[in-house]
Parts: sequence; structure tokens; C-alpha cells
Amino acid sequence: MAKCLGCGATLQIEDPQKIGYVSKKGQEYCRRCFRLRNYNDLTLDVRNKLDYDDLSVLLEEEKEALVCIVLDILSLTSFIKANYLNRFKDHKFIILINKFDLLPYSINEEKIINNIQEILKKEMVNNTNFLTAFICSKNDKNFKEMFYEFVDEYQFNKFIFVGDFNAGKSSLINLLTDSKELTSSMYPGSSINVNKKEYLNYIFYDSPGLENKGNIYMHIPSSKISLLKYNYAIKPITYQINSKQSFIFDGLFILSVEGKGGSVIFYLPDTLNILRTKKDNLENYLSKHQKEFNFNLNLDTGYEFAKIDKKEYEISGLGFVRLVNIEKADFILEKNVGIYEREILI
Ligand SMILES: Nc1nc2c(ncn2[C@@H]2O[C@H](COP(=O)(O)OP(=O)(O)OP(=O)(O)O)[C@@H](O)[C@H]2O)c(=O)[nH]1
Ligand SMILES: [Mg+2]
Repeated sequence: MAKCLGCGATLQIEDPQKIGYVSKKGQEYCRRCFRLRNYNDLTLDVRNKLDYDDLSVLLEEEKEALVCIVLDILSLTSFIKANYLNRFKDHKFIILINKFDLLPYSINEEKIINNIQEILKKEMVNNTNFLTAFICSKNDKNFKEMFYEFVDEYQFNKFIFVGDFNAGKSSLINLLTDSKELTSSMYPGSSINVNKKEYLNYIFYDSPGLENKGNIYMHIPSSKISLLKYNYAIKPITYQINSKQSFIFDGLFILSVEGKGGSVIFYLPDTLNILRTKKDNLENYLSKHQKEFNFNLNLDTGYEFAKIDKKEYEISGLGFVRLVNIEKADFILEKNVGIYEREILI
């Protein structure tokens, strides 16, 4: 049977509760895509239910295709640390660092690109299949021009897009093919299977997001995902630290810090409310304010870091925090959400 134009699922008319359902034969989009595209309504959560067999077969069959690994600027550290890049090392591949538009306007682009290139080089020593990295975002026409210039020069005409959940694989293919055909949404798992798109003399393959266990999008109830969405570019928020302080983000995570003359800079969605209290008051404060929060944190899962001169901490999928001159930092996160320490990237 045919495949859904939006998500690549095989269409079926038997079971409305299963992926690929259409009410009559001949419909081009499955019901799930129809609801997502028109109403931003998620009818079926496929996290942990995806299979990657077709992607493996495709990689096996299309040895000459260029693999385009899409990294989300908000989860790239965890994705790289999960050793995903090496899965594709037998193909020629490029890296697309997406959602660059979310970074604060004041950033130094060149510095970030150099920093990311350094990380990539370290991860892929001697890998001559790694060709280059681009920064991009889903509306970036400049990137589109550079992409085609590059692939024409190297004579690639087939592209396999892979990457983290929500990294923007489908959005980027839509940009590159002047189309809106692929379903993209804020819900992880929009794309369900390999999905082939032809454009001029090029062939693009979209694929489902790879499970990145630390990514917050793997763990938040789908009814609350919209609360994590960025409406604007990140506006960093800075606090000076002179005593033991705790910062509570909507019950989603808590950071407690100690230090004299240090600072904390948050790079997080504007939609999250920050509450600040003395660390000694934390429990009391939480018990009073818990009902104001959108999320309910389990206080048992903490990660401690000590003697921090200058580092960044990625909360995979959500954003990151920079700590400068901090004696001790303690992150409390939703169970299974990963926190990844890195050198200053931004
Ligand atoms: N700000 C910003 N948002 C983006 C960008 N690219 C994608 N998004 C948003 O990120 C979310 C996920 O985009 P998709 O294109 O569905 O990502 P995907 O990698 O195909 O996701 P899955 O198919 O679920 O694995 C959507 O809400 C997009 O609008 C970008 O460059 N900038
Ligand atoms: Mg997709």
C-alpha cells in the first residue's frame, strides 16, 4: 500500500489506533498527519515505538548517497556524546547544525562554528568521510544556496537526512525542495518512516528521529510539550551568585549553586517561569509553590558538579546554562533527562 506523504508511514484503512490510518483509500496523508498539520493536534504518540529497519536497508542500498546529519543546537552535545555520528561513518556525510535562529542575536557566529568544528574533529579523528558542517535554520535561504553549491561541486544527488528527534530534518528538506509536503511539528516523532522526495534531479530521504535517551522530548508527557516551545530567539538571563541559591524552572528542573562572585547564565525557553530562593528554603518553597508549576519534579535525580571555572551544561533538547566561578552546582531533573557538561560553546 501507498505511503503517507507527510510521515512516510504505510497507509492502512483497518485500525484508527495504529499509525498510517486513512478513512478511505486514495487519501495522501494519514489521519495523524492531517491532525498535526491542520490543528497541531497529536492523535498518536509514537515515541519508543519507531522502527529503523527501513533506514538501515536504505543506508545499505544507497552507499553513494550523502548522509546529512542534522544536529539541533539545543541537543547537539548529547547527540554527539551518544556516539551517533559514528553510525554513519561508512557514508560520506555532512553535519547541519540547525535552529541557529534560536541563539541570541549578540552571539559571535564564527566562534561558535569554530568551537563546533573542534568538537566534531575530536569525535571523528581520521574520518575522511566527514566533509563539512553548515549552520542553518528552517527558513535560511542562504543555507539553501550553499547546500546546492556544495553538493553540485561534489556531485551528490541523493541525500539521506538523519538526526535527533525534532532536530528539524523534515523542515530542512521542505526548505531545500521548496515544499511543505513533509509533516513537521513540535511533537517528537512527526516522521514515522523513510520518506522519499524527488526534487529537480535530486532525491531526498527523510527519516524518523533517532532515539536520544537523554533528550527531554523523549520524557515529557505529550500534553505538555508545547510548554517547552521557543517563541523567540533565546534571551540569556544572568544572575550574580554570592550565597547558596536555588532556581526553580516551572517544576521542570532545579539548579542550586554555591559560590562567591560567580555567575549563572540561563539560555532557556522564554515560556518557563523562573523562581529564585535561598537554597536552605528550597523544600519549604517547593511545598508552597508546587501547585503553580506546570511540571512535577521527582526530587531524587540530582547531578552534582564542583569547582567550576567556566563551563556550559546542556539540558538536552531544552537549552543550556553557563556557570562561571561556581563552587558547587546541583541540577535536579526529570528522571532520564540528561545533563551534559561541555566547554563554552556559545
Ligand atoms: N526555531 C526553529 N525551529 C525549528 C527549526 N527547524 C525545525 N524547527 C521546529 O522544530 C520542530 C521539529 O521540526 P521537524 O522538522 O518536525 O523536525 P524533525 O527532525 O523532522 O522531527 P521528527 O520527525 O519528529 O524526528 C518543529 O516545531 C519545527 O518548527 C529551525 O531552524 N528553527
Ligand atoms: Mg521529521
